[in-house]
Amino acid sequence: MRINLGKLATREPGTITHENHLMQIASCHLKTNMIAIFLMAVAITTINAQIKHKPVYLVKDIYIADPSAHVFNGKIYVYPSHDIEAGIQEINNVDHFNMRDYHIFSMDKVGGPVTDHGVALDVKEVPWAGRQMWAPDAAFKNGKYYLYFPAKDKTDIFRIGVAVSDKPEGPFIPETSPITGSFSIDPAVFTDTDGKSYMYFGGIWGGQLQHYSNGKAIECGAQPAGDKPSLNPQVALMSKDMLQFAENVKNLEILGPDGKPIKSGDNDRRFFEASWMHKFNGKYYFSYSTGDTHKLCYATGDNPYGPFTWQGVILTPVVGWTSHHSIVEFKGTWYLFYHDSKPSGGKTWLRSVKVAELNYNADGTIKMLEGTD
Ligand code: FUB
Repeated sequence: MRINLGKLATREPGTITHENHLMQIASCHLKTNMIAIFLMAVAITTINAQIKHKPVYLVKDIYIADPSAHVFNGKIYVYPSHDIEAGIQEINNVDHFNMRDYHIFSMDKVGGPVTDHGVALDVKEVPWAGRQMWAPDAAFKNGKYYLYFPAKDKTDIFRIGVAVSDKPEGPFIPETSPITGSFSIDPAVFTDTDGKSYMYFGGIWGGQLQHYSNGKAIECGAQPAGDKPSLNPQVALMSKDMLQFAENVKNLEILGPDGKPIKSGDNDRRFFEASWMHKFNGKYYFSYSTGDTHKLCYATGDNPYGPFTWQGVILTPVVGWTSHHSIVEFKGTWYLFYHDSKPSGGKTWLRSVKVAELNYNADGTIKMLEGTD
């Protein structure tokens, strides 16, 4: 019997025998099976890719926020605020963010088990602090770990303190006074490739930044008019012992794409709080929250002091009022740690930390993530 399978069935067009035909059928089945296996592999890879890209919450049994993530000793350590139900009404003066201590968390991999190392520092142990232990950060130098934290002093003015430990998870021993010349909130300490460390900080409204000008307290501080340049995040080089500023605090300028300072009334882009600095391909990326427009934005520059030029949005608004994050590279993948108030049903003072993979475009811009994912 001669069967003409035509060009589609054989590599060599033409006629074949019955035996060959059986072999063809067998080989055809093999090919079909291989295609099926290939398609299944593609499907599994796609599912894995979706899982990989889907944000995951770190822990469910404790409310935490403002996560500062760092890689120490081959693990990811997260230094967040510890949100509590303080029983204070949600009003404009942010008293309902009445946090009292810090817990530190670690994990061997993103998506794996997360260890809560318990209380690393309590407000009662800090001689100068009165209340409101807000967004902290950490750094490693000289064989020691440093926890930086804002808290209101006994006169209700925000200062930034430092506490020291031999271990990344603490417990941390606080210095007896806040960092000299420190003010406002949200410290983020970035150590450059040359070993120099810088603190970025500041936050307007409840974060009190509007009460300072060029590092000095001013009377009757207020936000500039909408057509004036916005208030800037602050930066200072850290001393070699990491316990003080090594210089006067400076303004970190953020320019719009037109090369002019972002205006105070440009609520979609102006700095509000939640400073973070990271370096990617030799460029400095300064990221922050826009506060009342609830976005995480970033600006890039060529050195730690800037100026920085606004580039875009990293994360669209999350459930809850505040947005606060950190960006870290771990084993070749970049991650965005952030928080939302989904698990507490939208209570903005009871937040939960999540992590998502962060990706860059070929030109170094960051691919925007959806806050509600
Ligand atoms: O957690 C208290 C404050 O809320 C932080 O300091 C801000 O960044 C905002 O997330």
